[in-house]
Amino acid sequence: MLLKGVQLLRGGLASPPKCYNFRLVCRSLSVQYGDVKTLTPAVREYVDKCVNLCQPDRVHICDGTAAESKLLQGLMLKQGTILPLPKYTNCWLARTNPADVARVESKTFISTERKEETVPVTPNATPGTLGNWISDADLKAAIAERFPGSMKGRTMYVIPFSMGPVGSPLSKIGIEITDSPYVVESMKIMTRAGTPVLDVLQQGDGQFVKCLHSVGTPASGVQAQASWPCDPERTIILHKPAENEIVSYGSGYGGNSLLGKKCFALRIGSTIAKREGWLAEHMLILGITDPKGVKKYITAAFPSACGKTNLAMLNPSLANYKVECVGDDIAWMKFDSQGLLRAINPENGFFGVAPGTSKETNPIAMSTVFKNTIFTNVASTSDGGVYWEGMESSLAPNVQITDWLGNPWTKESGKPAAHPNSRFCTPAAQCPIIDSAWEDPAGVPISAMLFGGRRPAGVPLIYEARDWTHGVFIGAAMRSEATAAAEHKGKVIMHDPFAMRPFFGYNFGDYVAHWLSMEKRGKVPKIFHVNWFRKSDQGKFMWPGYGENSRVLEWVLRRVNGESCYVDSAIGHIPAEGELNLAGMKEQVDVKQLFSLPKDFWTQEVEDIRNYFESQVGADLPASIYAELDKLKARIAEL
Ligand code: TSX
Ligand code: MN
Repeated sequence: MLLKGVQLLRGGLASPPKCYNFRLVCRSLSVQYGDVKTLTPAVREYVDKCVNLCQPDRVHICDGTAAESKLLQGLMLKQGTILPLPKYTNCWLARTNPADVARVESKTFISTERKEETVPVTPNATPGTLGNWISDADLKAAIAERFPGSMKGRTMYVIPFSMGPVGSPLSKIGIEITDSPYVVESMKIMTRAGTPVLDVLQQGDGQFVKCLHSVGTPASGVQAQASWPCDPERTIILHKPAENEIVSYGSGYGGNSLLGKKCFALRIGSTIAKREGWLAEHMLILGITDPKGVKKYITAAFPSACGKTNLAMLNPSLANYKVECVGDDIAWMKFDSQGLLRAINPENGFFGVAPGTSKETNPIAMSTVFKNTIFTNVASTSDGGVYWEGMESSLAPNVQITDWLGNPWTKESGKPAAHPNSRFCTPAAQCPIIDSAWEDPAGVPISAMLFGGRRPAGVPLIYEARDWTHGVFIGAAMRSEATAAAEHKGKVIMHDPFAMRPFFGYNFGDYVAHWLSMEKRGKVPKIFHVNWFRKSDQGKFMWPGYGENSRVLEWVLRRVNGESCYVDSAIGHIPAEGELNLAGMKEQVDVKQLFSLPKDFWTQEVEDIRNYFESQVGADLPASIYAELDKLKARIAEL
């Protein structure tokens, strides 16, 4: 082992700090792994502060090597945090505490000086759904109630990581401090983590996003599950955009603990992007090559349960089309000196929902995830493999299944084998159709952006925005069918503007104004809205989806090339008769129904959107967006 025994701090044991005040006397502490001399003074100062606050027994500075992974895997095996999956190569199963299985939106806060910097001012005290604000005093109190001594008895890991290719002008650096080896190993998959990042920090402007994470200890002092320490009752996720700082306590679950992803790349990222004039979005990025060999890049923003990862890895049914994947979740986009919008995927891996992923729905994902992958809360099989809902066809005969809680499972139980939010955490580089330019430091040029949703009624397969402002309106008005909260029953159509509702780093009204302003910064791409999920009166999906979606992408490409293959409709441009390529489709598609615009549906939709805008965003929503809504209403009235 690489025991260096370097003194990290000045020495001299002091009494434990009582509050969130970093100017306390430092404790003496040895670095168990890594070399403090590789840290910049600013990073070292941040580590010092966190050591004083959290009081870990030792510090480990992550180098990102395979040897380090071996070490931490051994540790996690001993602690029962992970189980081996001998059916595959270097794959592991983590089972969380059943109270720590998802992001906790209600405990996620953004702190700005004034509340209206974070959330729109809603009229008549309407409860807001576009983020939670916390005052600086309450943020400090929340930290003081949770962090002092929170890492006692544990190792503090220091993870230098880059969001985006190491050294790219579009990339940003973070330092995550955590007491969870699971977080370290997951961050090494999801981001570029390790010593090379410290070299860039040494050579560059030295700027980094501060990310502090602790799984914590319940107030009782007793962990419900030693293999998965957490403190669900006091879980909190805090963001301070003005300081580029994230603080997360109590949860080891990905969205709450892998701070590079939602917290940094989206919430803090969107605030940096606004300051610097670019976009940080919840979008996949795909490359598509047509039969002539012409390649374009498209981004797409969809709410959850719309198959975003499936589209990012599409197997086109149209002959001689090829889709390649740049990313499945996040896009950072900036105009280059030519005025072209260029995108990078800031991530290095896929943290995908496992249930529903199968050879039928996403064969590319299935050939990505069975090596070097951390599975969380999936079921396991007696032959050393994994299992989840949807994987029935790849189940070997005569295997026994253990559910995500560790109990024997059969289909007859009526319970899910895998948790519905169970995940694979897998390196993007292993994706067989990863795009050759996915790590290009300049990013890939974006020709079109798709918005979409799961809309069982009224919304056609595809329509195109008439111009940029109309497109921004379409993004702001996005809705999607979701499983309702436990107290309700069935499904509801939820608003999820830009698929960013849980991820805005600042006031949504200001976010829309920023989007509108992009038009004057460069050549903006065309915007489209897609819906793979429209149902017939008989309740059947009207569009086969999956590979057949390449027909929709073909029409997008023809529009990008300026072909006049459209007609105007009340809601935007739709394919002219015969211009959506349906040649050779297995099943008949009722195109007339698929593109119909029922007047009563759209009249209600316009009213629902108006009610949403007025109650949730009010006067903070730019007037041009209300004007788009008025124009839509007038067109619907003519139907
Ligand atoms: O991911 C999906 N996509 C995008 C694929 C690139 N899904 C799965 C969504 C859950 C995450 C879809 N489901 C899609 C789709 O385009 N379309 C549908 C709806 C659908 C489901 C089944 C059939 C047809 C449509 N057909 C049969 O089952 C035979
Ligand atoms: Mn996502």
